[in-house]
Amino acid sequence: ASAAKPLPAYAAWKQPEAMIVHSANTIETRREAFGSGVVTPLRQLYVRNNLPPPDEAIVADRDAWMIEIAGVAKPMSLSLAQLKTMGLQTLAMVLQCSGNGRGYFPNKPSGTPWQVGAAGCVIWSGVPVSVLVEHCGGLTAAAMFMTGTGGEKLPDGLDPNMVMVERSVPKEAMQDALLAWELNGEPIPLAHGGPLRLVVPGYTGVNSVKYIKRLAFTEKESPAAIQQTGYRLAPAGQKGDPSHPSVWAMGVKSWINTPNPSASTLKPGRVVVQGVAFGGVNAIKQVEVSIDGGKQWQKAELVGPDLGRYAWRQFALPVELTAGEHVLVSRATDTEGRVQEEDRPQNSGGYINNSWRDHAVAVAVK
Ligand code: MSS
Repeated sequence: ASAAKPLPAYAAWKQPEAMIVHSANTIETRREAFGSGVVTPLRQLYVRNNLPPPDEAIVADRDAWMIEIAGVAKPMSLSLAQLKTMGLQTLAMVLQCSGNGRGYFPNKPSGTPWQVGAAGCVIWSGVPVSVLVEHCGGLTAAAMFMTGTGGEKLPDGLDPNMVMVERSVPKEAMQDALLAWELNGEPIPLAHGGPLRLVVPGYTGVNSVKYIKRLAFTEKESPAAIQQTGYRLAPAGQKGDPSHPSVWAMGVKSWINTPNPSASTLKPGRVVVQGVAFGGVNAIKQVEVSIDGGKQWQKAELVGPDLGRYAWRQFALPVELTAGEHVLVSRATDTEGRVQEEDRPQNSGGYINNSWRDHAVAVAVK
C-alpha cells in the first residue's frame, strides 16, 4: 500500500485507523473497521463529495439556514427553525455510494475504486417531506420528480449545469424521505451535509443531497450533468445519457466483515462469520453463507436490532474452518424474494455492484 493520505480538515475528526483516504473528497471505511453495533459511528462513516464542501461557516447558525420549496401549491422559503416546528420523524437507513464496490470491476471504470466501505447504516431525524408538502398545499399537477439542489458555492465562469449537485428522483420516493438536521443524534456535521440534508431511503447516496438549499417538485429531471449524463447505467465503454437508467434505488446486497483478509492468522477451529445485509427499498428476509466460494450454502442468523426496512441487518453464522484456504461469501434475499446477484451489472460507471462473488473474502487458516 502507498503512504496513507491525511484526513482533510473538514473531516479531521474521523478516526484515521478506520478510514482509507482516497482523496480529500472520497474517504472510505475499512472493511475490518465495521463493528457489530448495527449503526455506523460518525467517526467511521464514509464521505463522498462531488464538489468541495462549503465553508464551515454554514453550520455556525444552523437554524438560520434557508430552503426554498417549489413545485407545490404554495411555494415558499423556510428556515431550518421553521422546519423544526412542522414535524419529526427518525429513520434508520443504509447510506451507500452508487459506486460502492467499483473497486471489484475488473475493467477498472474511472472513479473511486471503493471496496465495501462507501456505505454505513445511520439514523436521521428531520421533518418528513410528505408533511412539508402538505404544509405547502400539496404538489402541483405537473410534478413528476423530486429535485434537490446542493448548497455548494459554484466555481465562477463555469456553466452551473456542468458542476452543480442537483438530483431528481421519481416523486414517489418522497413517501419516506426526510429533510434531516440530525445524524446519529447529533446536528449533521458539515461533512455529511449539515445543516440540512435531503435523505431518500432505499436510494443510492448521490440522491441524498447535502446542504440542501432548494427542494422542487419538477416536471422534468434536473438539467444538471450529474443527473443527465452522470450516474447512468450505460453499457461498458459508453458515456451515460438520458436514455440509460438513472442510478436510483439500491438492490439486495450483503457482505462479510469478519473474518477478513487483514486478519493476520486464523487458527483452525470455530469462527463466527459476520456481516451486513440490506435490500435497498425492501427489508431483508434471509442471508446464506458459504465457506467454499458458493458451492454449498447455510442459513445465517439475523442478529441485533431490526431498525426497519431501510436499515441493514447483521448476520452471523458459527462455522468450523480447517487448515487451508477458504473463500467465504454471503448472499441475501429480500422480503420480495429477490436474491442478491452473483454477477455485477456491467456498466461504464462501475455503479451498483451487488455481486456476492465480488465481495468474497479469502482467508488462510494455519
Ligand atoms: N450532496 C451535495 N450537495 N454534494 C455532493 O457532492 N455527494 C453525493 C451525496 N450528496 C454530494 C451530495 C454522493 S455521490 C454521495 S455517495 C453521498 O452524498 C455521500 O454522503 P456522505 O455523507 O457519506 O459523504 Mo455517491 O452515490
